[in-house]
Amino acid sequence: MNSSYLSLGSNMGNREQNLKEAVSALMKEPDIQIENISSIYETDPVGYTEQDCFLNIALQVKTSLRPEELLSKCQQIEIELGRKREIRWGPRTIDLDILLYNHENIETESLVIPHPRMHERAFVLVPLLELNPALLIPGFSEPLPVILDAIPDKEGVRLWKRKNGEDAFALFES
Ligand code: A4P
Ligand code: MG
Repeated sequence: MNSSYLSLGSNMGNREQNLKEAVSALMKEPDIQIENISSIYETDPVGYTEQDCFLNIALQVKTSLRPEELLSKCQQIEIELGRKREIRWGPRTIDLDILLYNHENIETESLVIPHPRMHERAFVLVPLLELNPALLIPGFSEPLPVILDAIPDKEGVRLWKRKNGEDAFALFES
């Protein structure tokens, strides 16, 4: 079994519902087990800023899938949830990115792990830190709290719905 961390984001339509549907699609995959799910954060858009705020979460999963297979599953779920790709970094119903896969460094034409922009994005690191503050990003010697501390846009990440308890769906129900 491999350990992987994913980042999910939505800023179009019913954002919370989109996250919920992506989580339940992942739960239905026999080769993916969700181990942990963060609180939901509302985050100011980064990159292309003329767009609505996102909801972002991070997930820890265990999977027997190879990284490329996990990416295809993520992309399949994006398509099922009706994602259209228009503007790079632009609005999306759902985005599933692979942040980490074990402690591996992977660089192919379609996949780069660790996700190349994760260390500069508070909307990724804040939820990830909640899951595992001791996590190390391959290639970085500093722990997550130190990397996060150096990022300027932390005010752009606000707790939107706190996770309580272990049940992933409890997060979406109240
Ligand atoms: N790809 C390479 N590595 C990976 C990986 N580790 N995980 C390739 C997922 N995909 C990876 O992604 C483009 C290509 O990246 C894929 O075909 C895959 O082969 P995409 O999802 O089709 O396009 P995108 O999401 O528009 O581009 P990208 O580069 O993934 O954008 P980012 O960096 O994910 O940024 N602001 C806030 N507050 N919250 C957000 O969630 N998201 C973005 C998207 C911008 N601003 C945001 C947020
Ligand atoms: Mg993406």
